[in-house]
Amino acid sequence: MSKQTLLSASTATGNLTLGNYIGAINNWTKLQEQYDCFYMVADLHALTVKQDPKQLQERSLSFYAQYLALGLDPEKNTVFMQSHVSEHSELAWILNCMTPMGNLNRMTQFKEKSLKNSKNINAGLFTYPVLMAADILLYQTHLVPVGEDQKQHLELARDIVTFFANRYGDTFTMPEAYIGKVGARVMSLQEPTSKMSKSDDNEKAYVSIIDTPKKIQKKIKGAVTDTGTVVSYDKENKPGISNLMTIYSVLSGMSMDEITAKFEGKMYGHLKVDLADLVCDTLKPVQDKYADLMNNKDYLEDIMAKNALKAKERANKTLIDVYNKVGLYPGRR
Ligand code: ATP
Ligand code: LTN
Repeated sequence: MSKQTLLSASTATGNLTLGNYIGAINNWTKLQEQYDCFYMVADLHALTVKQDPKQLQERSLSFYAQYLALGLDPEKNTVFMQSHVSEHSELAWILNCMTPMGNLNRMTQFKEKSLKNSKNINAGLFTYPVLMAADILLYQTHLVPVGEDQKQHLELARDIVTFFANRYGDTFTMPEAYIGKVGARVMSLQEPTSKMSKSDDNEKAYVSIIDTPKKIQKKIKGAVTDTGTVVSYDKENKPGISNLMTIYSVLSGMSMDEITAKFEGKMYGHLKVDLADLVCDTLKPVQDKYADLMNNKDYLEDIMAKNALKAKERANKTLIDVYNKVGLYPGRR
């Protein structure tokens, strides 16, 4: 039996963080044997906030290299740049024309992001989830591993499958979200009641995958913790220490009870020191591989081009089917 299809992506904004790794990419690498996987750098999505063109280019390449360094295999699976497959923008237009404004108005991420970017609330930011639906539906995707914050966008993609089927008959596979049990929402190191965000203006709020060990140590030791000293998991009353314990648990494979036992009679500071070492040790091989890849841009661009072709081949089939169904005059393609 052929494998089911999986697709996921990260937007090319800010710096890939420990939150992205724990909430998403760690699950991507685990699932890559079982599924036919498509992993994408969402560079078109990045344009919904103002970008410096040169920086966006550099960041997109850096994200691509980080994906490979984190263990995504571009030979076994398809690892590509969203803008290299024009079908994404093309399907997004069609889907925009069948998505009610009311459904988009409910998206909490749009509300949050428009508060944050009050000077640049553009139409792209509003229709962002429709482009995301196009990303998913083009590949007839079964499973979409994401962090908790993307659940609502996934629901919209599912609604769009139904809207389209009601008008034109069954066309897209109904996608399911895959949300990990632990670490689906890693919190900010400075404000442990908000999500660790890779485009946070305060660099101290997150650990980037490519931060130097010195920076990592400093950021984790400077993490905001709660009153009290006992290392125990209590997300409501002790969000700071609970967040650090969550990171510890995912990276070490230890349960919360095991971590509590390990630090019994010790202070928050002990956990921070151990956690900082654990994060550095986990990221060291990734950073070494990343440095090698970034020194070999020709290789990266070659792999990127081959993977874009693989993605395009699949995406084009769906797009042609959609163009025919909605009544566009055959000719192109
Ligand atoms: P931004 O804050 O710039 O919007 P982001 O940090 O949310 O970005 P995305 O590119 O939107 O990053 O997300 C990529 C993937 O990482 C998504 O599946 C998202 O759910 C997951 N993710 C992002 N932040 C976290 C987090 N703090 N904890 C768990 N998962 C996360
Ligand atoms: N919007 C997502 C990134 C993203 C995505 C996707 C995730 C773009 N296209 C398709 C899963 C499937 C985010 O995490 N901000």
